[in-house]
Amino acid sequence: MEKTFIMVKPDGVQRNLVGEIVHRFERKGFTLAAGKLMSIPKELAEEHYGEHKDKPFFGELVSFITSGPVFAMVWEGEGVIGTARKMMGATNPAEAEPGTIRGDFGVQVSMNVIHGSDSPESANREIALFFNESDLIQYKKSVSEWV
Ligand code: IDP
Repeated sequence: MEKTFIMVKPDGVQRNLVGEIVHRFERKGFTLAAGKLMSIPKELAEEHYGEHKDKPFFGELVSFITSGPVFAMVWEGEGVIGTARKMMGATNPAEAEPGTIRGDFGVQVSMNVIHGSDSPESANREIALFFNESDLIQYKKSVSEWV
């Protein structure tokens, strides 16, 4: 089953949005496979955001994501990578539609509440960066036949 890496960023943790975000993914019908509150070491932040290392905002991005705890998760379900991106909304909260997580809770692009993998390759890479294989819990929910 498809999996994606989702992370409530430091602003989301500080603003008490962990429960709200978990709730949205649960209500949608996806299944939580792993989750942990953690501080991201600088080296991990630089690797996670490696594709942006030449961008002018890279330093700001790394210092923000390491500025406080994040809540890292793996969510599972049919089409979860693309659907999670729709649930998150556009990268810039000013352009994100109301009803999306960034549209409802974000104001500026540097503090946009949530991260989610943008492709199967990114999902595999990011899950492996943040979790061990043994952290991923496989189970079946009895409600799954109704989703
Ligand atoms: P995504 O998070 O929607 O996948 P990316 O383009 O991968 O967006 O950018 C990664 C993160 O970098 C964004 O979530 C945002 O927080 C931050 N970011 C993107 N553009 C800017 C910018 O122009 N200034 C500051 N931060 C930015």
